[in-house]
Amino acid sequence: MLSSVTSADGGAAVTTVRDCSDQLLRGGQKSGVYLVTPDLRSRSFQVLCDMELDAGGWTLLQRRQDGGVSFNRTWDEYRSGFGELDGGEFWLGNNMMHLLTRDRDMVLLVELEGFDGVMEYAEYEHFRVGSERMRYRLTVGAYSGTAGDALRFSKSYDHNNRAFTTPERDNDRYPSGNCGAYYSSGWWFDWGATRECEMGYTGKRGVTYPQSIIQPIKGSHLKLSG
Ligand SMILES: [Ca+2]
Repeated sequence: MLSSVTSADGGAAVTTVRDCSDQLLRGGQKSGVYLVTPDLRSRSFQVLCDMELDAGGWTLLQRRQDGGVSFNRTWDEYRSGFGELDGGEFWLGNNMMHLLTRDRDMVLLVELEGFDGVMEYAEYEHFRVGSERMRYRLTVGAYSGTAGDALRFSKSYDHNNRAFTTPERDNDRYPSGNCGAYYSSGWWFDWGATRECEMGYTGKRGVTYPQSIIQPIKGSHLKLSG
């Protein structure tokens, strides 16, 4: 026979806040910095939550808006994250991205903003970042959106399944050099049919997104939702 279950504190069971969507469910309806624990065996860390877009619950992975923060960083810096979560530019950190995406089916949203205020977006199903042992390998599924698919543009231009590269750690498929050093940035670099380093959203000129009709791009966000 079924009976109602009451937890030890007499109320609803206390659940761990794994990401911003959990924070939203717990009543955190204001955008801002929150502490999350996606993996109980790892330390909690701070993330910026967007609680306004599409009913909220988005966890920010990256923000670029004015070039105020250099993305010319080492492997260790990309691993742990850098920049300013609260108001500035930042990279949340590859370890954090791994923990956030390891056990849950996630959607990646890329938002691009032009200098004239025009916004475009690209959305990918089944976004996942592998562990450091896997060199933070990127997985992305089906694309939808208005910005064009710059992550899986063609067979010779495909960031899916690529390892992460930084200016001093070459994991790209470009045999004659390091795309991270060339673009002064970390990314899941591939290499294209033109034998140049194909890239996504970061680089020494700020934000680049080859498929976008917005050129140049003023800023970008990477956001995650369950
Ligand atoms: Ca290379």
